Amino acid sequence: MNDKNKLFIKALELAENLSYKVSPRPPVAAIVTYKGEIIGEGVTTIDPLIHAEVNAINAAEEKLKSLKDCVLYTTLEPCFHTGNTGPCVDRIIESGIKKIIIGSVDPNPKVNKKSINKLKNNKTDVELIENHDLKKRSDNLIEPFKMYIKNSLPFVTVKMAISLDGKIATKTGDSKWISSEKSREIVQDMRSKSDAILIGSKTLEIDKPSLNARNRTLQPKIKAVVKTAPNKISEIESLLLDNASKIIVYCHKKPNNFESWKDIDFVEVNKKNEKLDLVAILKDLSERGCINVLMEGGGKLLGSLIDLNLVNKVRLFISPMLIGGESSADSIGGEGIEFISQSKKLTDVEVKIVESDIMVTGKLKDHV
Ligand code: AOF
Ligand code: ZN
Repeated sequence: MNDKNKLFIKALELAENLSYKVSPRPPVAAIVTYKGEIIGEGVTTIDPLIHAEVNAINAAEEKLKSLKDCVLYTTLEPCFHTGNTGPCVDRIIESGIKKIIIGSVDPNPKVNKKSINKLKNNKTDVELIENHDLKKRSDNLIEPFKMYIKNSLPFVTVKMAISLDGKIATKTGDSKWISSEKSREIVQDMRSKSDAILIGSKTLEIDKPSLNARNRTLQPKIKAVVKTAPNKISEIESLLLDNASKIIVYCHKKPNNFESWKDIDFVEVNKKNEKLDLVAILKDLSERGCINVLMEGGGKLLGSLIDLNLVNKVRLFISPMLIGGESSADSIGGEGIEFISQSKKLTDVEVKIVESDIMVTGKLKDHV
């Protein structure tokens, strides 16, 4: 692997391993090199809000007076506009840097290639990373942001633990545990990295989950349940356990005594075809800055989301056990389809063995 790609991987790793959330912004990292050595690193910081390139340039300028012979590597095209900060493109020009290597073009229409063109017009050598795998890693980093900026919707990942015969519980509702301990640890990481966790009312009622990311410092910002008619606080009690997130109940009508349900937000949603409008729910989550939503069941809610093409990524933990029973819950409900030719086909499929489970991950639909 050439030096350029090695240095770009360094930037990718910085952005992939952020230990805090920057949503609804994309996670970005940048490095400045001089004669092949890194002299400045930066990631998007939140408090104070500073973009990655500016952090990297500031660090480099402390080491070297002039950056005119330096190269800037950044996982995302620098911003062109003044948002809460920026424009980074002007800071780069001001620094004197004459070469920049970029991972992904910013899908934000306020930026989208405008900075690349401005840099080129300023006689800066601009290169988009060519290596396919590195480009993919860079694009993956901004996937949720792309969904948000283009469709005002979050990127929805579904996680489910199923038996070989596609069941998510027995006929009595028992589901503890279908997947292995190691698989469940992976789920804790997924929760920790998500902005919001979303479940249906049946899953809440039967599993009584806390939806916390166990033993992780970073918690989801929001834990949300879709429940048409909430009635008693005891119905959502499990979500209150060691809670560090905002709890939202998406319902058709708030319960009469909702003010006494402490620390819980009720959001009334209109019905569409007898069900709560799921697009409205997802839009509400994106307006609250959640661009990464983890949906954890059950089969009914998942089926409706799939029918509406609202799922972007799927991760199934398939456990080598058979549950059976016509009345035991299936993994996916909803309307379904008539012909196999209409089936929703996964792309970018990855299959891994996790303890005794098979973990299948794939993307469902590229809306963006
Ligand atoms: C960059 N570097 O580190 C990030 C960028 O509200 P603001 O000022 O933070 O602007 C957010 C926009 O900037 C966001 O929508 C995206 O287009 C871009 N993100 N750009 O140059 C960064 N996070
Ligand atoms: Zn910027």
